Amino acid sequence: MSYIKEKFKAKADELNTEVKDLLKNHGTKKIDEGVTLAQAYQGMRGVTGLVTETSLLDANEGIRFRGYSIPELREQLPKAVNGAEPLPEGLFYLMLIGELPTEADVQNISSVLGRRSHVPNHVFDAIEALPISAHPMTMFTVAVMALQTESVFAKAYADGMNKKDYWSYMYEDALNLIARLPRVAAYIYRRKYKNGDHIQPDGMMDWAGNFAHMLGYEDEGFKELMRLYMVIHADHEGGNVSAHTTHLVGSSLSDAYLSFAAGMNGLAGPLHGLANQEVIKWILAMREELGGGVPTKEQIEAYVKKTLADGKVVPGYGHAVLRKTDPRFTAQMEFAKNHIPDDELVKIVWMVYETVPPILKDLGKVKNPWPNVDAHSGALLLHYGLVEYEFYTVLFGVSRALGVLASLCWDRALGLSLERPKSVTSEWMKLFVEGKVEAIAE
Ligand code: HAX
Repeated sequence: MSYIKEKFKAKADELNTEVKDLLKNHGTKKIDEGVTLAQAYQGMRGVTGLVTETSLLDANEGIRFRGYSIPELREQLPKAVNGAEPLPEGLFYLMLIGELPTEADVQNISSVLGRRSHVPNHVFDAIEALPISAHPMTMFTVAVMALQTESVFAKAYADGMNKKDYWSYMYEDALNLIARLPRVAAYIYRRKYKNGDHIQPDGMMDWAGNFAHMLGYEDEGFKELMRLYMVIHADHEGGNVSAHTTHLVGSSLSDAYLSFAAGMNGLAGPLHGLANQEVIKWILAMREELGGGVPTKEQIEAYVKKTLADGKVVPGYGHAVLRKTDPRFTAQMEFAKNHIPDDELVKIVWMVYETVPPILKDLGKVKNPWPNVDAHSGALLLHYGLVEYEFYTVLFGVSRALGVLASLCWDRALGLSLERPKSVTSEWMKLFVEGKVEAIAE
């Protein structure tokens, strides 16, 4: 280790001990009117400081999009011809407008997205410039950045746009970006995993159906899965890393491309969206280690305990806000029961669901031992042949665009401010608990 790195380690060890002490003895002290010392160190859990119109999360009940739960959306949103799952275009309309769409509204969005889906060649060139070994999420964010040349918001700002018009250009960017993302994502998939054998879009299909088609999956079951997948991953109120980052970056009047790319870099973290690839990687490794087939409950238990003993988290379990089984997990479980009840990997996912929560509960520190959205998705995708699990977070990202971009339209329509919370140092915290500095704004 270099001497500077060693010095940093010594300083970090020292401050870590002091911070643990601060948290233990003064965690509940309010450093300002609404925030405790512990909340400032521990990811601002429970601090309400954002407004997001598109959805609201209840710790026990799960997500509601403009008041509608996932089961209600599956019933009430328009569907594809002969389809049973909601069309994501309808959810986008609901998040944007706040009312359930008619069939005509959904068709309108579908055809607008189809017309705007052209992706300029330099975007594909930017993807091609990366080594084939690059992670698909790296290719995805690079592609979104390359698309930024198309921002009408950035052009209008450079030309001197009036504040009153921000929302209008943001709206255009949001629709253009949502229209282009499936093409970009499918290009990445076919480049990395299918020898660059690309598939042209089908302008007659719905947004998610066409995405499945461009990925190379024509099975109706897979198309239905994509529609459901794109709906349930779209939004989870405003504080999660991808939504919050998109909003934060947008608050400096960065355009939709810059803001969304930033959010996607957050989604690419293993405690957030990358958990979907981690879950299936973990399950496949467990199955392999145990010699294949469906393991017993006891074997799963032992594997979970080994994961924890190795200092790792059990991917797909736990949540910063939720305190019950995620309804997005339940929706996928229902889909599997209807479409692929005998799938071996799905059965393992369900056994893991029976096994993990009691073990996490016994640890005594995990606030939510229940599965989140990522605990189920991989097994469904794998069933239909999408086995390249490093790509799963890109699918999540395409869906997440619907929520965070609808939110950006609202941010600009409401003229929400530049985000700039106050921060303090640990030195300030020490002075504060010694009574040498005052709590902020008291
Ligand atoms: N396995 C093992 N330990 C876990 C755990 C899990 N699944 N979930 C929480 N814990 C641990 C935490 O690591 C923490 O331990 P330390 O005190 O030693 O640091 C402790 O329990 C308390 O954590 P918490 O308050 O219950 O949870 P947080 O709000 O801090 O974190 C996380 C929430 C989602 C990050 C966490 O539950 C986790 O790491 N889960 C596994 C990764 C995962 O599935 N992420 C996806 C979440 C959903 C999502 O965003 N999808 O995109």
